Amino acid sequence: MESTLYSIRMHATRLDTHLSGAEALVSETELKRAAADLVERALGHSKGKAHSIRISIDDLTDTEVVRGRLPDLVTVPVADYLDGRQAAAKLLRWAGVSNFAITRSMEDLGRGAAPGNKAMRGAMLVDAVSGERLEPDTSRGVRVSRLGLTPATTDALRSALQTLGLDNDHVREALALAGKVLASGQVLAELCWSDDPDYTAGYVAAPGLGYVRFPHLKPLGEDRGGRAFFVPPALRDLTSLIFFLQETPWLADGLGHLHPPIALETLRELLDRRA
Ligand code: PML
Repeated sequence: MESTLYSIRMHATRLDTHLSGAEALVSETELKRAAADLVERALGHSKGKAHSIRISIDDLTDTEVVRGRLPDLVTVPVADYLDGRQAAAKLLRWAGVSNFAITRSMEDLGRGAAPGNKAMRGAMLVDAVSGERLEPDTSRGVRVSRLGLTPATTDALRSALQTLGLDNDHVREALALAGKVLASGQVLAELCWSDDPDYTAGYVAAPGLGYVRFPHLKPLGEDRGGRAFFVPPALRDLTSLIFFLQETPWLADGLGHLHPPIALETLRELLDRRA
């Protein structure tokens, strides 16, 4: 019989503003270690020590845990963030997102998608054709939560990412999050770039595409960023999508293919050949 899984989540603040958040799905034997790792992370943040750390732990005994594989990953080198955004736009169009929805979402992420042009911690939900914002709360967005990797998947991912020079928290966590978003089966594509001023990378993820990262999607020093999930206009049942993303535990129990960097044109030829 499988041992009970726990969802463990950490949220840390400094000077009353968000500093760090992270989470995992772990067994009882891994729980203490996971809590210590999360506390260490909140105290060792590059922006300073947390003033407040909240850890919440939920027993998932009576909750169905959905399992799945992480998406394939590839990096597309780009000269700068403008080049990166153009390349990302091409992939989003390939996934069925309109020009208008792409431009509008990139503008929102660039200026801060929450009211008052603040960076939004959750994601925007965007109609892939009209570009209309659909998330019920535009200051909070949709927070993808309750996700993790099995210990064997973490080990395999870390060693595969190490060979690509990409084994860092940003990549591991974003790849897992994109995996859960794609597992919903209701999102046409995701666009993300980091709101960490020292981290310029971002990605587009979509079914049939996997996770395509770009080293630059914003200028260095910029602290605006976040995520947009593009949904088909016919998707009426946003409640079940939001419930899946926020509440349903999703555990990655296998890797996708992790490819060496590839030029955008080569990637597009591969996609066209597959179509
Ligand atoms: C990556 O380098 O692939 C991660 C890009 C997005 C990171 C989002 C974040 O950590 O804020």
